[in-house]
Amino acid sequence: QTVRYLADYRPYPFVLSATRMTFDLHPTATRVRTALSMVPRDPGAPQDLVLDGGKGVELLSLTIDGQAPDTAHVSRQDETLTVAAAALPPHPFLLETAVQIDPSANTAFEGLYISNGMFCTQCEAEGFRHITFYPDRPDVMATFHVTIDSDLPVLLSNGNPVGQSQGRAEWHDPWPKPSYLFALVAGDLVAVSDSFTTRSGRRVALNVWVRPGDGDRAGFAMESLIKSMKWDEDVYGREYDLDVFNIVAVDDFNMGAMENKGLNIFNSKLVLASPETATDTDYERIEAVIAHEYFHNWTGNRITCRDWFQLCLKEGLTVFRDQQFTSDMRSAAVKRIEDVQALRSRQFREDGGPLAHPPRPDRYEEINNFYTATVYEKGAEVIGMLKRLVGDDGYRRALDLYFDRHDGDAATIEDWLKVFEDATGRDLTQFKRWYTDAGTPRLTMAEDWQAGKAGGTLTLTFTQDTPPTPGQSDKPPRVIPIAVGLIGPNGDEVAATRVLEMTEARQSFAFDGLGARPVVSALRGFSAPVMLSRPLDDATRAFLLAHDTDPFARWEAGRDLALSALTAAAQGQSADGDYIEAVGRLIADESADPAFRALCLNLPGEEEIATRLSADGTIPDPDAIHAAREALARRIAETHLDLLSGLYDVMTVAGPYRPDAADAARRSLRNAVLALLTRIDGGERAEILFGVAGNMTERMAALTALLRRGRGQTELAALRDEFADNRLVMDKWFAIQPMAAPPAQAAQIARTLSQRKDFDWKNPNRFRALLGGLSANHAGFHAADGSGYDFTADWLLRMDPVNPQIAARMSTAFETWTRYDPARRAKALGALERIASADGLSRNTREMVSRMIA
Ligand code: DPP
Ligand code: ZN
Repeated sequence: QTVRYLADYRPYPFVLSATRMTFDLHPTATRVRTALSMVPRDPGAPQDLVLDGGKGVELLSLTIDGQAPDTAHVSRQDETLTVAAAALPPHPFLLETAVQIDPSANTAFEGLYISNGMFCTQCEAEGFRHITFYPDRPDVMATFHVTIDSDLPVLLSNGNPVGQSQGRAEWHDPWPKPSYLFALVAGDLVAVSDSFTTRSGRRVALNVWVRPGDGDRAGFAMESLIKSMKWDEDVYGREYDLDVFNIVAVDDFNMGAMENKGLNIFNSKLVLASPETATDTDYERIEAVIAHEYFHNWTGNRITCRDWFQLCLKEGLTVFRDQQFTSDMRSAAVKRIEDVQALRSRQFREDGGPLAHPPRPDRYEEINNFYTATVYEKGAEVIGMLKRLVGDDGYRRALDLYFDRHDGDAATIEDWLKVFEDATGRDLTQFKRWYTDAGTPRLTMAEDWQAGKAGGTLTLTFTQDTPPTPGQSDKPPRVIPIAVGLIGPNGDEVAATRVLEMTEARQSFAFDGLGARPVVSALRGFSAPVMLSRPLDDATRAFLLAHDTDPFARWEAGRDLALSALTAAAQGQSADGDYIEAVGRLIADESADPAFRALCLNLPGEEEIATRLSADGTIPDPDAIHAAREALARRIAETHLDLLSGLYDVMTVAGPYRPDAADAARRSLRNAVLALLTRIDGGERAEILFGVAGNMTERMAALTALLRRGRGQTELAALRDEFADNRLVMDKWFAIQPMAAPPAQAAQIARTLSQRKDFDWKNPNRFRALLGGLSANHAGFHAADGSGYDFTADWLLRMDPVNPQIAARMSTAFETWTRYDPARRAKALGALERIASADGLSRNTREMVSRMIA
């Protein structure tokens, strides 16, 4: 059976209390001995013992309490090994296996593999079965004792070090954990070290392990780790629970990072940073991901998931926690806007197309295909709504109860909701739909104003409706928290934020005793992940942009103005006067945070415009969208030339580079201004900036601005010469070219780059850089001649047999194909069908493509 269903969940028939493993490391022939202490759950009803094990795991021996069972009782299927009940005693027993695996042949980077001479592992979700035979499921939890034999100098695993001698290291992890949290690293590494004393006085040794030569780029990761440990104590009361916390940076990694107990493994791009090589965005992301993986120690490791359908139990909550952390470390307003932008561009896009699924899916073929924006980012939004509904106190009580009640458990979404019900007395039956139903609700708001002697009454009437998604045609109404404030005609707030709790398909709320008709500031803080539409003229939007006290709603008003100008222009009308004027006032507003002004100045992306048009029932034309956006940017630059030039000079950041929020904010505003000015000055400022900038943030901004104008070749060459040996900078170099190329050339540029010797495509970062760079160029990927689709399909087919996880992930470039015109649809479908018909396509890619074609 290929599809797995939530409804089929059954507990494992054995309890595994302890796991002991010995690794004899060898690049092509690693031997692994595993001893499992098993206890039958029901000795009166003997059951077969089924272990997972990938094709590459060669069984050398198997014993039960030291005796080899009759061979007739042991059978090997494709990805499992079964010991028949007849061969098992009705009491606790020790199952021992010896296997051999070949890490050097592991190009899929699941299980044990080699990256640049370093042994490392990735076991989430189902990688452990490529290391040994094991009940590889998250509800089977055991303590681990691991011995590593190898001549490599640094040998790491989970837990605490319990023995170290020449050629051997032993680790013991006292916290029972599922196999997906197992990790092993062996290599020639150096550490940046520090320590942290927890609030109860436990001294924890901290190390960030990197390759020799990279030590000077690991300091920021360490600082971020220490801040995270402190924050989780202060805000959630969560303390670290081992003597050591290790982080290792690895160059070949399918994910961003992995929260293995006590031994986090990171994609090197999320650890290594120096001003010369990393941008402000990279720094912010490193800080956030270090925090995310650290926070998993409680939300993910101490309390894990019962099965993979519950993935959002740990991911949604941990994303929510890392978002809170970043808000506290930096600007909460800016962080919220950035998160909403990301949600709309990735999650709304997913939720509105053939790959839509609920945060808690109830079926899948390949779980790796469900590490999605819906599970992660929408999962976090759902928790934000819960918190809004129960209040900060209720949230705190519920979380305390969650940690109390479920520490050591493999839990479910039902368990999670129950702690909120028990802690707050609320019934969350209807709220649960956010977890089980896919799709983005569309919310409309209408206003009715009645003047009266005792003051006027404003009635807001909302309707909600969620379009059907694959496999779910009927969408009953959800609970939607709608945060609303009212602003008087003079610009003063007359009603502070109030959360309206919508539970019906159509529902009205009245505000009375009002002096004059106010302007409504709706969905403040983006209080629910919905698409709100309300009849609002551009003058009122401009009013909100000027006066709203809620930073998100204020930014949103500007965003709506820009979108209304852009969608009109993309359909051949023009209506941008209000937006250009409002932008002028904003640029001149020195009281506003520069980062906020930058966010307002960056026009909505082409993908976002296409999503909006498509949600409104219009077929988006990528070329017209591109042209409209270019034209609007140019008109802004022309209209406000003097203001912008002045601002460009004023926002110069003096002194040595610091990655903090204040300096990064100034650079982001200056770079947004530069992008506009480059349309007028032909690239003069950008060329100068590229030459003098000592940091990667400004160099990338300058280079992007130049490439968008069809220039920048000298700068590209300079960057390559300087950083040919730096993988992470070269990834940027590969990504930026198709991304910032004029759309008609984008696919050709990507193809030419793919023929270079240094297009090391089996490295996930390099592959993602080039294919992701192209798909980030909306009009380039969707070029009318199909060149973007063809290029992408060619490379997905090449990657699939090598690393199916990456091929499947990158196939989402096609997830919006159905929204375009018939000619583009035909070309995209042709590319998808070409992939679908390939021989031996992986389960990963097959599932993705068939969902997209269905
Ligand atoms: N490493 C991934 C994350 O932390 C999966 N757990 O989100
Ligand atoms: Zn995570």
